[in-house]
Amino acid sequence: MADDDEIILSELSDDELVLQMHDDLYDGLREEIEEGVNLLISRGWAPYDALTKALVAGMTIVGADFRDGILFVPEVLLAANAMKGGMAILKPLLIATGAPRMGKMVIGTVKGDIHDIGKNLVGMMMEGAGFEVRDLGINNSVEKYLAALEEEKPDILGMSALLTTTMPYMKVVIDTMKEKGMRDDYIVLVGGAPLNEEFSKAIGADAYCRDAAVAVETAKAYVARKHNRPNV
Ligand code: B1M
Repeated sequence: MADDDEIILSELSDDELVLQMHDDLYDGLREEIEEGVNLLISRGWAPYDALTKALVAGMTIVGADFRDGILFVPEVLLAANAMKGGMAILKPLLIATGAPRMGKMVIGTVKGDIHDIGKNLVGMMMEGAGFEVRDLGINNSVEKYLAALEEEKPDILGMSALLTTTMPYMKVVIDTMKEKGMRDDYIVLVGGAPLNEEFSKAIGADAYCRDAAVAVETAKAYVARKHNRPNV
Protein backbone atom coordinates (compact mmCIF):
# COMPACT_ATOMS: atom_id res chain seq x y z
CA MET A 1 0.00 0.00 0.00
CA ALA A 2 1.16 3.55 -0.68
CA ASP A 3 2.51 5.78 2.09
CA ASP A 4 -0.03 8.25 3.43
CA ASP A 5 1.83 11.17 1.92
CA GLU A 6 2.49 9.62 -1.48
CA ILE A 7 0.56 11.37 -4.20
CA ILE A 8 -1.04 9.12 -6.79
CA LEU A 9 -1.32 11.32 -9.85
CA SER A 10 -4.04 9.21 -11.45
CA GLU A 11 -6.29 9.77 -8.42
CA LEU A 12 -6.20 13.56 -8.73
CA SER A 13 -8.86 15.61 -10.46
CA ASP A 14 -7.74 17.53 -13.55
CA ASP A 15 -7.31 20.79 -11.61
CA GLU A 16 -5.38 19.08 -8.82
CA LEU A 17 -3.24 17.24 -11.34
CA VAL A 18 -2.29 20.45 -13.14
CA LEU A 19 -1.33 22.11 -9.84
CA GLN A 20 0.66 19.03 -8.85
CA MET A 21 2.43 19.16 -12.22
CA HIS A 22 3.43 22.76 -11.55
CA ASP A 23 4.99 21.52 -8.28
CA ASP A 24 6.64 18.56 -9.99
CA LEU A 25 8.07 20.76 -12.72
CA TYR A 26 9.38 23.11 -10.05
CA ASP A 27 11.04 20.12 -8.38
CA GLY A 28 12.44 18.87 -11.70
CA LEU A 29 10.65 15.53 -11.54
CA ARG A 30 10.78 14.38 -15.14
CA GLU A 31 9.07 11.01 -14.70
CA GLU A 32 6.17 12.57 -12.81
CA ILE A 33 5.79 15.22 -15.49
CA GLU A 34 5.76 12.55 -18.18
CA GLU A 35 3.13 10.60 -16.23
CA GLY A 36 1.08 13.76 -15.75
CA VAL A 37 1.16 14.62 -19.44
CA ASN A 38 0.13 11.08 -20.35
CA LEU A 39 -2.74 11.26 -17.87
CA LEU A 40 -4.02 14.57 -19.25
CA ILE A 41 -3.93 13.21 -22.78
CA SER A 42 -5.67 9.99 -21.72
CA ARG A 43 -8.37 12.17 -20.14
CA GLY A 44 -9.02 13.79 -23.48
CA TRP A 45 -7.04 17.00 -23.04
CA ALA A 46 -5.93 18.73 -26.22
CA PRO A 47 -2.12 18.54 -26.48
CA TYR A 48 -1.90 22.33 -26.71
CA ASP A 49 -3.85 22.74 -23.46
CA ALA A 50 -1.61 20.25 -21.66
CA LEU A 51 1.38 22.16 -22.98
CA THR A 52 0.25 25.63 -22.00
CA LYS A 53 -1.74 24.98 -18.80
CA ALA A 54 0.53 22.37 -17.21
CA LEU A 55 4.02 22.86 -18.65
CA VAL A 56 4.34 26.49 -19.77
CA ALA A 57 2.40 27.77 -16.74
CA GLY A 58 4.65 25.68 -14.47
CA MET A 59 7.76 27.07 -16.11
CA THR A 60 6.46 30.61 -15.52
CA ILE A 61 6.49 29.93 -11.78
CA VAL A 62 10.04 28.58 -12.06
CA GLY A 63 11.02 31.73 -13.97
CA ALA A 64 9.66 34.03 -11.28
CA ASP A 65 11.55 32.24 -8.50
CA PHE A 66 14.71 32.14 -10.63
CA ARG A 67 14.42 35.89 -11.10
CA ASP A 68 13.90 36.40 -7.36
CA GLY A 69 16.93 34.32 -6.40
CA ILE A 70 14.89 31.51 -4.84
CA LEU A 71 15.89 28.99 -7.50
CA PHE A 72 19.35 28.69 -9.07
CA VAL A 73 20.71 27.36 -12.36
CA PRO A 74 20.99 23.67 -11.30
CA GLU A 75 17.36 23.58 -10.15
CA VAL A 76 16.19 25.41 -13.27
CA LEU A 77 18.09 22.95 -15.43
CA LEU A 78 16.23 20.09 -13.76
CA ALA A 79 12.93 21.88 -14.33
CA ALA A 80 13.90 22.40 -17.99
CA ASN A 81 14.75 18.71 -18.27
CA ALA A 82 11.36 17.75 -16.82
CA MET A 83 9.66 20.16 -19.23
CA LYS A 84 11.49 18.60 -22.15
CA GLY A 85 10.27 15.14 -21.03
CA GLY A 86 6.69 16.38 -21.23
CA MET A 87 7.29 18.14 -24.52
CA ALA A 88 8.72 14.98 -26.08
CA ILE A 89 5.42 13.21 -25.41
CA LEU A 90 3.40 16.09 -26.83
CA LYS A 91 5.57 16.66 -29.89
CA PRO A 92 4.15 13.91 -32.12
CA LEU A 93 0.64 14.85 -31.05
CA LEU A 94 1.16 18.48 -31.89
CA ILE A 95 2.70 17.60 -35.21
CA ALA A 96 0.21 14.92 -36.30
CA THR A 97 -2.51 17.28 -37.46
CA GLY A 98 -2.42 16.36 -41.11
CA ALA A 99 -2.23 20.06 -41.94
CA PRO A 100 -1.41 20.88 -45.56
CA ARG A 101 2.17 22.04 -46.34
CA MET A 102 2.37 25.71 -45.56
CA GLY A 103 6.00 26.64 -46.18
CA LYS A 104 9.40 26.31 -44.65
CA MET A 105 11.08 27.88 -41.63
CA VAL A 106 14.63 27.99 -40.37
CA ILE A 107 14.74 28.74 -36.65
CA GLY A 108 17.48 29.09 -34.07
CA THR A 109 18.46 30.76 -30.82
CA VAL A 110 20.96 33.57 -31.30
CA LYS A 111 24.65 33.60 -30.47
CA GLY A 112 25.50 33.66 -26.76
CA ASP A 113 22.12 32.26 -25.76
CA ILE A 114 21.47 28.65 -24.80
CA HIS A 115 17.75 28.87 -23.97
CA ASP A 116 15.90 26.53 -26.30
CA ILE A 117 12.60 25.51 -24.72
CA GLY A 118 10.55 28.32 -26.26
CA LYS A 119 12.24 27.91 -29.64
CA ASN A 120 11.57 24.16 -29.56
CA LEU A 121 7.94 24.84 -28.80
CA VAL A 122 7.65 27.23 -31.69
CA GLY A 123 9.25 24.63 -33.97
CA MET A 124 6.81 21.97 -32.82
CA MET A 125 3.78 24.17 -33.26
CA MET A 126 4.96 25.28 -36.68
CA GLU A 127 5.39 21.67 -37.74
CA GLY A 128 1.93 20.94 -36.39
CA ALA A 129 0.57 23.74 -38.56
CA GLY A 130 2.14 22.23 -41.67
CA PHE A 131 5.45 24.07 -41.91
CA GLU A 132 8.67 22.27 -42.62
CA VAL A 133 11.12 23.31 -39.91
CA ARG A 134 14.90 23.24 -39.85
CA ASP A 135 16.02 23.80 -36.26
CA LEU A 136 19.51 25.21 -35.94
CA GLY A 137 19.63 24.76 -32.18
CA ILE A 138 21.24 27.30 -29.86
CA ASN A 139 24.08 29.81 -29.96
CA ASN A 140 23.85 30.61 -33.66
CA SER A 141 26.25 33.04 -35.30
CA VAL A 142 25.21 35.15 -38.26
CA GLU A 143 27.27 32.86 -40.48
CA LYS A 144 25.28 29.82 -39.35
CA TYR A 145 21.96 31.54 -40.01
CA LEU A 146 23.05 32.69 -43.46
CA ALA A 147 24.43 29.27 -44.41
CA ALA A 148 21.13 27.68 -43.42
CA LEU A 149 19.16 30.23 -45.45
CA GLU A 150 21.32 29.47 -48.49
CA GLU A 151 20.91 25.75 -48.02
CA GLU A 152 17.23 25.57 -47.14
CA LYS A 153 15.77 28.53 -49.03
CA PRO A 154 12.98 28.84 -46.45
CA ASP A 155 10.09 31.30 -46.49
CA ILE A 156 10.78 32.31 -42.91
CA LEU A 157 13.75 32.95 -40.67
CA GLY A 158 12.83 32.67 -36.98
CA MET A 159 15.15 33.88 -34.25
CA SER A 160 14.80 33.39 -30.52
CA ALA A 161 16.54 35.22 -27.66
CA LEU A 162 15.82 35.02 -23.94
CA LEU A 163 18.46 37.38 -22.63
CA THR A 164 18.53 41.16 -22.84
CA THR A 165 22.23 40.79 -23.62
CA THR A 166 21.67 38.50 -26.63
CA MET A 167 18.59 40.05 -28.23
CA PRO A 168 20.60 42.80 -30.00
CA TYR A 169 22.32 40.03 -31.97
CA MET A 170 19.14 39.68 -34.00
CA LYS A 171 19.90 43.09 -35.47
CA VAL A 172 23.38 41.90 -36.44
CA VAL A 173 21.79 39.08 -38.43
CA ILE A 174 19.21 41.33 -40.09
CA ASP A 175 21.78 44.02 -40.89
CA THR A 176 24.03 41.42 -42.48
CA MET A 177 21.11 40.16 -44.55
CA LYS A 178 20.51 43.74 -45.71
CA GLU A 179 24.19 44.23 -46.58
CA LYS A 180 24.07 41.09 -48.70
CA GLY A 181 20.88 42.24 -50.42
CA MET A 182 18.92 39.23 -49.20
CA ARG A 183 16.78 40.71 -46.43
CA ASP A 184 13.65 40.97 -48.55
CA ASP A 185 13.89 37.37 -49.70
CA TYR A 186 12.74 36.16 -46.29
CA ILE A 187 10.07 36.79 -43.70
CA VAL A 188 11.91 37.45 -40.45
CA LEU A 189 10.01 36.61 -37.26
CA VAL A 190 11.48 37.09 -33.81
CA GLY A 191 10.47 36.00 -30.33
CA GLY A 192 11.58 35.45 -26.75
CA ALA A 193 10.53 36.71 -23.35
CA PRO A 194 12.46 40.03 -23.26
CA LEU A 195 11.39 41.16 -26.76
CA ASN A 196 8.43 43.27 -27.77
CA GLU A 197 6.82 44.72 -30.87
CA GLU A 198 8.79 47.94 -30.65
CA PHE A 199 12.10 46.09 -30.52
CA SER A 200 11.19 43.95 -33.51
CA LYS A 201 10.36 47.08 -35.52
CA ALA A 202 13.55 48.81 -34.42
CA ILE A 203 15.77 45.96 -35.62
CA GLY A 204 13.93 45.58 -38.93
CA ALA A 205 12.19 42.25 -38.34
CA ASP A 206 8.82 41.64 -39.96
CA ALA A 207 7.06 40.74 -36.74
CA TYR A 208 7.42 39.92 -33.07
CA CYS A 209 5.68 36.74 -31.89
CA ARG A 210 4.59 36.75 -28.27
CA ASP A 211 4.21 32.97 -28.10
CA ALA A 212 4.19 29.85 -30.24
CA ALA A 213 0.53 30.16 -31.19
CA VAL A 214 1.08 33.75 -32.33
CA ALA A 215 4.16 32.59 -34.25
CA VAL A 216 2.02 30.12 -36.20
CA GLU A 217 -0.70 32.66 -36.96
CA THR A 218 1.83 35.30 -37.96
CA ALA A 219 3.76 32.87 -40.15
CA LYS A 220 0.58 31.76 -41.91
CA ALA A 221 -0.49 35.35 -42.56
CA TYR A 222 2.90 36.40 -43.93
CA VAL A 223 3.33 33.33 -46.10
CA ALA A 224 -0.15 33.79 -47.56
CA ARG A 225 0.68 37.43 -48.32
CA LYS A 226 4.04 36.46 -49.86
CA HIS A 227 2.50 33.89 -52.16
CA ASN A 228 -0.25 36.25 -53.29
CA ARG A 229 2.30 38.90 -54.12
CA PRO A 230 2.29 39.68 -57.83
CA ASN A 231 5.54 38.83 -59.59
CA VAL A 232 6.78 42.27 -60.56
CO1 B1M B 1 17.73 31.47 -17.98
N1 B1M B 1 17.21 33.35 -17.81
N2 B1M B 1 19.59 31.98 -17.75
N3 B1M B 1 18.07 29.57 -17.98
N4 B1M B 1 15.90 31.21 -17.86
C1 B1M B 1 15.82 33.67 -18.05
C2 B1M B 1 15.57 34.00 -19.51
C3 B1M B 1 15.61 34.92 -17.07
C4 B1M B 1 14.44 35.86 -17.52
C5 B1M B 1 15.36 34.37 -15.65
C6 B1M B 1 15.08 35.47 -14.66
O1 B1M B 1 15.98 36.13 -14.21
N5 B1M B 1 13.83 35.62 -14.32
C7 B1M B 1 16.99 35.56 -17.12
C8 B1M B 1 17.23 36.62 -18.19
C9 B1M B 1 17.26 38.01 -17.62
C10 B1M B 1 17.51 39.02 -18.68
O2 B1M B 1 18.22 38.84 -19.62
N6 B1M B 1 16.90 40.15 -18.48
C11 B1M B 1 17.88 34.34 -17.30
C12 B1M B 1 19.26 34.30 -17.00
C13 B1M B 1 19.83 35.55 -16.33
C14 B1M B 1 20.07 33.18 -17.28
C15 B1M B 1 21.58 33.03 -17.05
C16 B1M B 1 22.42 34.25 -17.41
C17 B1M B 1 21.74 32.61 -15.58
C18 B1M B 1 23.17 32.47 -15.11
O3 B1M B 1 23.93 31.74 -15.64
N7 B1M B 1 23.45 33.22 -14.08
C19 B1M B 1 21.92 31.81 -17.95
C20 B1M B 1 22.26 32.26 -19.38
C21 B1M B 1 22.83 31.16 -20.21
C22 B1M B 1 22.96 31.59 -21.66
O4 B1M B 1 22.02 31.51 -22.42
N8 B1M B 1 24.13 32.05 -22.06
C23 B1M B 1 20.61 31.09 -17.93
C24 B1M B 1 20.49 29.71 -18.03
C25 B1M B 1 19.30 29.01 -17.99
C26 B1M B 1 19.21 27.49 -17.93
C27 B1M B 1 20.29 26.78 -18.75
C28 B1M B 1 19.30 27.07 -16.49
C29 B1M B 1 17.73 27.26 -18.41
C30 B1M B 1 17.62 27.03 -19.94
C31 B1M B 1 17.38 25.60 -20.31
C32 B1M B 1 16.98 25.47 -21.74
O5 B1M B 1 16.39 26.34 -22.37
N9 B1M B 1 17.31 24.32 -22.27
C33 B1M B 1 17.08 28.61 -18.11
C34 B1M B 1 15.68 28.81 -18.03
C35 B1M B 1 14.80 27.58 -18.13
C36 B1M B 1 15.12 30.10 -17.87
C37 B1M B 1 13.65 30.48 -17.61
C38 B1M B 1 13.36 30.15 -16.15
C39 B1M B 1 12.58 29.83 -18.45
C40 B1M B 1 12.74 30.00 -19.96
C41 B1M B 1 11.76 29.11 -20.62
O6 B1M B 1 12.10 28.02 -21.05
N10 B1M B 1 10.46 29.51 -20.62
C42 B1M B 1 13.67 32.04 -17.93
C43 B1M B 1 12.65 32.82 -17.14
C44 B1M B 1 11.52 33.35 -18.02
O7 B1M B 1 11.58 33.36 -19.22
N11 B1M B 1 10.52 33.84 -17.38
C45 B1M B 1 15.10 32.37 -17.82
C46 B1M B 1 9.37 28.71 -21.14
C47 B1M B 1 9.24 28.96 -22.65
C48 B1M B 1 8.04 28.17 -23.17
O8 B1M B 1 8.95 30.34 -22.84
O9 B1M B 1 11.25 30.77 -23.80
O10 B1M B 1 9.65 32.69 -23.36
P1 B1M B 1 9.88 31.29 -23.75
O11 B1M B 1 9.27 31.05 -25.21
C49 B1M B 1 7.98 31.47 -25.60
C50 B1M B 1 7.92 32.90 -26.16
O12 B1M B 1 8.92 33.76 -25.66
C51 B1M B 1 7.95 32.71 -27.64
O13 B1M B 1 7.24 31.50 -27.82
C52 B1M B 1 7.63 30.58 -26.79
C53 B1M B 1 6.53 29.59 -26.58
O14 B1M B 1 5.28 30.19 -26.26
N12 B1M B 1 9.23 32.55 -28.35
C54 B1M B 1 9.30 32.71 -29.70
C55 B1M B 1 10.45 32.21 -27.92
N13 B1M B 1 11.31 32.14 -28.92
C56 B1M B 1 10.64 32.44 -30.05
C57 B1M B 1 11.06 32.50 -31.39
C58 B1M B 1 10.13 32.84 -32.34
C59 B1M B 1 8.81 33.12 -31.99
C60 B1M B 1 8.37 33.07 -30.65
O15 B1M B 1 10.57 32.88 -33.61
C61 B1M B 1 9.71 33.16 -34.60
